[in-house]
Amino acid sequence: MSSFRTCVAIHPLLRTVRRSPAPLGHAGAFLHFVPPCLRASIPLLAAVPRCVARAHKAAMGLGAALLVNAVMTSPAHAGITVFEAAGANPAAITPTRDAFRSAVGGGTVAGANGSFGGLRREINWDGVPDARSDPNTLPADFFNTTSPRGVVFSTPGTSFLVSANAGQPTPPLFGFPSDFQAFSTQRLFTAVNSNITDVNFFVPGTNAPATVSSFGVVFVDAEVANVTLLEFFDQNNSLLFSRNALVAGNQGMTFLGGVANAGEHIGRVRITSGANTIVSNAVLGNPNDDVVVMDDFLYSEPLALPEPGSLSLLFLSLLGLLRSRKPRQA
Ligand SMILES: [Ca+2]
Ligand SMILES: [Ca+2]
Ligand SMILES: [Ca+2]
Repeated sequence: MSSFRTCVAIHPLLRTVRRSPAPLGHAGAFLHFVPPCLRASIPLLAAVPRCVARAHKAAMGLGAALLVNAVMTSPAHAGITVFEAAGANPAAITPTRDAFRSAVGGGTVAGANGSFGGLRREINWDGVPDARSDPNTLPADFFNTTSPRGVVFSTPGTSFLVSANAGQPTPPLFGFPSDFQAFSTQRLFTAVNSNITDVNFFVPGTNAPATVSSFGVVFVDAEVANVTLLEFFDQNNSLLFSRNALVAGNQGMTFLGGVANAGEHIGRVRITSGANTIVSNAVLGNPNDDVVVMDDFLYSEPLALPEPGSLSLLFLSLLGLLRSRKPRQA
């Protein structure tokens, strides 16, 4: 089974704009759009309310409203297009994975560091060396340092594991050959002692925070409804999107991805994989709950957000433009 659909919700920042009591027009709307923390960091903004009405009138005459509109890239409604599929084997989810790939930049053969033409990235875990695979843990920043792809992981658990390849002293598939199979041959990924993996984004190879516009993941062995899910948060840590993964049978495959279709910026992705945990090879946190692990991650290129200083410069430029048009005093 598979489907694409769009979930629509009003972006919380834009709710603020829509509740604005004063019909200030474009310039006023932008002021309300700026988060309070950012307003406090830009002293220039404190002076803006007093001159908004005059500035807006002049700006309309100058065509500067177009500049402000260009800043307000988020439309009135936010939406995430969902790509999802589940089935018994990799073939069951491959068409949906391929559709997700096409939606976020296309390409089938990755370049260096999992890059597809600078438009998107993938991680299939298969190039992780034995020294960083089960029973050895994977460093949380492996995919922003050793192989810089702009993601750093965190978890309430203790660490992360990539499964061993066949032929190694440690059994493959985390020691559960009757539960797991690989989507891309042959390594899998899991948090240790937790079912939660947070994915934080950076400009690849740097410490500069970044956001993405899409994220998708392959789950393995999701058998129980409503315990495996994806959540997207914006750069202010507000929830943008939450969706439960489709379930498959034992050893089954599930793909779940979301693509922002209205300019949303995804600053963090939380993956909840099942209700059980992996403690170590062939050892679960408990004998009963659904254990789920992950294979491929797919996401758009992590991009830096404009620095507050850039916004300040934009306002300085705008106000400078207005001043230059002000009639000179006799
Ligand atoms: Ca199972
Ligand atoms: Ca793999
Ligand atoms: Ca399971």
